Amino acid sequence: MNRPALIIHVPPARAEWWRATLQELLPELDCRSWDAAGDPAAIEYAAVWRPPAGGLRWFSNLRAICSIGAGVDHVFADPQLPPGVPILRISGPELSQRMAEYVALQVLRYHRRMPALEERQARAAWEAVITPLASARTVGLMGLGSMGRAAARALLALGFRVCAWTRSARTVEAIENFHGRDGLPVFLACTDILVCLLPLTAETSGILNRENFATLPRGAYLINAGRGEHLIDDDLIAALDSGQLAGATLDVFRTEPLPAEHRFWRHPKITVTPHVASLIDPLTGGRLVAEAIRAFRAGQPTGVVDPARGY
Ligand code: NDP
Ligand code: OXD
Repeated sequence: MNRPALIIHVPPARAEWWRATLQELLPELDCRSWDAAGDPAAIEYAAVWRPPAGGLRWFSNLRAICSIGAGVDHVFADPQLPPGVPILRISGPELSQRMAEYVALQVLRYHRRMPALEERQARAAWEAVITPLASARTVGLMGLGSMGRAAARALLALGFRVCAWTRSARTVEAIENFHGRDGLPVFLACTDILVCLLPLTAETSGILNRENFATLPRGAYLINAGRGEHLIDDDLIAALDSGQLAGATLDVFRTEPLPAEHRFWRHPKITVTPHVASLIDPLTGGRLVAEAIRAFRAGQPTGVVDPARGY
């Protein structure tokens, strides 16, 4: 009997590696790369990163689409997504621990004023910088999902005050929670270092904007590891140039790779990292995708996305 087929869409340079790896992990399926899909009717599963618009609708027997990543905005970006097909996403400590490390690193860097110390080193200037204790600094997390919760634990362990902003009301020990549009201004007003760990949805697109920057205390910092589309690029530059924001670390961008001529690369108050906040090694990624598909096939799906919420 023919095995059900799994189609894989990843950047071309990695296509054969993903196909061979998933084939080894999922011998019960016939794993095919996007360019060699064969009979579309045989395809029951898809594992994708940024699938081309309209591409998935050709597979009329598709039973589940698994995002190769925690975010699913790249799947929902397809306006012709086949309706009613469950979308799965991968998550787990392999991803969230990395995000916690990244957020702790970037928060500590601003908290301990590393950019100022680096500037002094460039001048060979022995000039001390005295910083407050972490307990005097509030980190505001936008999003308290698998990524936000892991980041919060790391920050609390370092002694920071942590508050969070979510869609629905949440009660998490030691974290002051705000939610919904009404909760946003209060949340921002008490945040010294703002960390965006939101999914990209119609509601969160463009949320890192002029109005919200203006609600932060003057001299606040921004760390965006959500998605590039959360940020209005011009508003960030204006907020940095006026001193409303003291610095920004960006891991995600509207265009990736970030074009070499983009002004973010060279802005003195911006730190760019190439979408590495929670980048997993491909083998772990393959294992998480295989586990998600196998759990779905066993009737115990994990990481099922709510299409109405978009995350
Ligand atoms: P989850 O789905 O687990 O959590 C999402 C959080 O965002 C929830 O707390 C949710 O609120 C909140 N949220 C969603 N919509 C809104 C809204 N309209 N207003 C306020 N809060 C909202 O996601 P993850 O934590 O796993 O991942 C979050 C995002 O991080 C991903 O979608 C991806 O974009 C990004 N990411 C980036 C990576 C990187 O390397 N840079 C790696 C992995 C993820 P509620 O609790 O009420 O549901
Ligand atoms: C993800 C990401 O969504 O890497 O996993 O951004």
